[in-house]
Amino acid sequence: MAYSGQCGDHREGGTERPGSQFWDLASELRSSMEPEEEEEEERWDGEGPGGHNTSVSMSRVIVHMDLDCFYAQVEMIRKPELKDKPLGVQQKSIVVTCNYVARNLGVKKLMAVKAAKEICPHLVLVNGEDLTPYRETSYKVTELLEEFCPLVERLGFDENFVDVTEMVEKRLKQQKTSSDLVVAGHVYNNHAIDLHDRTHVALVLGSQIAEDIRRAVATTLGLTSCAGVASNKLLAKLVSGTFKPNQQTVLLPQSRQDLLRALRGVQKIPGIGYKTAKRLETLGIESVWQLQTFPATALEKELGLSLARRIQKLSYGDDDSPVTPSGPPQSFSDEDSFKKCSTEAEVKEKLLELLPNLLERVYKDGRRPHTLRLTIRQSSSSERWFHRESRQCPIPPHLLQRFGQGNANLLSPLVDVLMKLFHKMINVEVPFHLTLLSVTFSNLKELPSTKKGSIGFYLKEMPPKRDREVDDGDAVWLQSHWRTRATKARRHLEEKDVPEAQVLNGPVPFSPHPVDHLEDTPKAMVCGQPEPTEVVVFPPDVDPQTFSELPPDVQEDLMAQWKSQEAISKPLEKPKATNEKRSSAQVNTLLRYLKPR
Ligand code: TTP
Ligand code: MG
Repeated sequence: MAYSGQCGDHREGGTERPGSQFWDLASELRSSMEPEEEEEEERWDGEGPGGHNTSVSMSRVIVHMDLDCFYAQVEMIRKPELKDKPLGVQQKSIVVTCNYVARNLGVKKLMAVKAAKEICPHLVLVNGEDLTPYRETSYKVTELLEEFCPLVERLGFDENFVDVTEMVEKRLKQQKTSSDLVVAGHVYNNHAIDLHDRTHVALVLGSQIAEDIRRAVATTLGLTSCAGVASNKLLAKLVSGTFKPNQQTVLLPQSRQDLLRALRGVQKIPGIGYKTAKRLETLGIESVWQLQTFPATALEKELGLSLARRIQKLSYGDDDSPVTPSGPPQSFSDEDSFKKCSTEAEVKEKLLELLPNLLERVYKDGRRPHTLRLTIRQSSSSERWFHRESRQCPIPPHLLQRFGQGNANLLSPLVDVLMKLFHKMINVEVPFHLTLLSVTFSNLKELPSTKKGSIGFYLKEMPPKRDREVDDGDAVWLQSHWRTRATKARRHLEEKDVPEAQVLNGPVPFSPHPVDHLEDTPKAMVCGQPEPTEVVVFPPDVDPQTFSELPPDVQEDLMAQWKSQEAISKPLEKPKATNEKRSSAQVNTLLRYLKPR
């Protein structure tokens, strides 16, 4: 149900300041909110924990976006013939999600396959255990949102927060008349919009931005979504699912309490998890209203000062946490759950299944992980889903060297390290029963050759951030992409590496190996030399096209160094001492920018 009528009514009623009512809204926005903040604080001082500072949350406009039936949408894009059929995505024996055709027939998220099939015998099931397509689509969505606004924070695979405050302020400044100020989508509780209230105006503009963003995601990526618009992340998230699918809702401050108190249980508040909810239950607190009105001192005594204050603030919808741009992933992990795994051999087998895909992701990312973590879940009748245990360790230096050079030599030694972690948690002398194994690579650091500012960064052959699949349309973009990199590389050399480059002379004849399928880039590329017939093996990650555009003397220097390295580049299995010696020999050569040490 759209709400534009309401807004129009108020626009007519706002004739006390005709025409001029928006020109100064941006500057007034903050000051106009102060009386409301005081009122809120007073009320909370009386009813809940005191001393909330709502000034940050009240002055922001946050959009929370949640993709509709995410995995199912990805599957429908991959196989359009499934679009109008009831579709479920299956992992093990669970339908983790289903499209809205299936939902209208009674299938629900997280239903057992058996139950879903009973309700909907025509349900089409696709296997969703390989997360790669969902992950890739997920990052495409975030990247698209970042084109709108730099303040985008990912939450899981299919949710993003966008802080659109600045965009709203800009629109406020541009707003000359109120004629196009119409809320996009729904207003929670159908609450009337007051165009004299700057907070309302800001949220209405936020709703328009949310609509623009959702439309862009739909037209560019073919994905529909829901959005919530509110003054902080917590409220935006809570309100975004009010109307589903493919709709959006804005929350006005006056409806905040209604939204919170309509939640079914404290655990519906993001930030209050299963364990905290259980502890609250022992205090007789189940509803949000009960949490809001529970005496603060008693709660602090039971839960500790920090947790008590935090959750009571949340129960009032008070959340000052900023939208923190997610940036590249902090870790890479993959897990598998199963009914039973109870021998060492089975554990090894599961790890060998998990690692290749995971290593591939790390390899594509280009950074080198320094920490490895193993998480297990043991079967426990009382805490079936929640008893997880982890151990982690630094990745041994001799294995670190192998990251970025293909994964074949890593699999088996990594399994050995993981088994050591496993033995720290499980005594294999007595029976054990695992239901989950998870492996995480974290503490990711740039390879020396990929650090921004190093020549290696500019030469490194990376698929474009935008899209890793190269098609004809991308070819032109790619060419200019590499040209830019080459120019930067050249500039870098001119600025930083001149002393080394100057000692060389004579151009090296060169015919570049064509860059066609970046995804299939061989680990070592071969570059044919017309005269004399000599083959130079490029180190991995070096782009021949870019190389060809470097000054001849620099080419010669690099080739000389690579040639001298060829003899020692193959035996990756050489004793550690040899490798260490090689590393130190590289210091102060230009090559250090191109190869991981
Ligand atoms: P959700 O956003 O919870 O669900 P959804 O996007 O499928 O549906 P909705 O329209 O209600 O937003 O989760 C996003 C994806 O995460 C979902 O498509 C499948 C996956 N998922 C799991 O793998 N396990 C789970 O327990 C849940 C809830 C989701
Ligand atoms: Mg979703």
